[in-house]
Amino acid sequence: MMKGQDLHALLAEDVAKVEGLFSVIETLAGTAVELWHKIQRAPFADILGSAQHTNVQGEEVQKLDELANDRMKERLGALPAVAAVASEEDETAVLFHSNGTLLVCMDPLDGSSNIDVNIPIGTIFSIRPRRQEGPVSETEFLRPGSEQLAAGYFMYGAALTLMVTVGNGTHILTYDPDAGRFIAHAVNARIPEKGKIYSVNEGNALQMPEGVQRYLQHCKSSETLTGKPYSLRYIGSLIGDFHRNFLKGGLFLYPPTASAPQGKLRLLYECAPMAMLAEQAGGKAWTGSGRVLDVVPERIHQRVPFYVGSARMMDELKTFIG
Ligand code: P6P
Repeated sequence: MMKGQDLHALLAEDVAKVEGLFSVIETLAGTAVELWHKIQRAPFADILGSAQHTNVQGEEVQKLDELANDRMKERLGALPAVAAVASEEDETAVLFHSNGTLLVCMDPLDGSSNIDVNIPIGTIFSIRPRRQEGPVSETEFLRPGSEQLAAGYFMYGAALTLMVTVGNGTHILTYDPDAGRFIAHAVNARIPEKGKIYSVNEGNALQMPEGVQRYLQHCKSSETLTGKPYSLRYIGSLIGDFHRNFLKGGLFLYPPTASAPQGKLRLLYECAPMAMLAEQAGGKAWTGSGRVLDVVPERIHQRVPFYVGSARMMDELKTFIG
């Protein structure tokens, strides 16, 4: 694997071990390119704003959420390897091929409320193996994130960026519109073991557990790992906040709050894929009571408290909430 390679060349050796795995990643990538072009034209293509209904999460669905979800399911469902898809936008898993060997979890368009203000948003995905054959059941998704075969996200910003892992390092590629391909520019990327950024919705601070509140005060002191107060950076888009902290070093927190006692972020298609990307790059991801990738979900839309980022900053956090 090396910089300058396209997606297939970069992953060929690793994905060859799992039949159909690359076809899923390649299909997600092709759909992401289509979505990116639409998002760039959204302001004059009548695809901004609300779709006038709420999803299973109780969140108002944006028109682009619906478009992304429909397109991704249409394309994934055409792949014989895909047994089922669990999507943030659908109450139950969508079952496809009983001979399929792969399960796909996805947040088709995370951070979609930021569409209208041109803040980076994205598609988060996770690909897992089936452990059984025959008719597909939603319960097959209820396995720990440590079993993920691949995870990643497409970030729709000024550039179309893909961060991906297939269990052998975390890699970053950017779409080259002239070449019509994703090109690798960071191979086996590493999260700095410490940084000076913390990312949290401080507006919820008084609703958070006491240990987290003490940590947030610590971040504003000169007792931190850097000997100076950290900087708060939070754009309200998980992919944007994660990506910045991944590259610069930092810690993202979505703790339990009074209104979200299990946290807001969903395990299967937000926390587990981000956790795999982080751990494959030397970072850590925690729920406040254990490793994210060890959690066995009870429901496909289960939420967990989520802390992810630089290893030494996570260790520092654990001294407050361990
Ligand atoms: P809050 C976007 O809606 C999202 O799911 C994530 O992308 C983001 O990190 C989080 O919610 C922001 O939540 O409660 O701070 O607005």
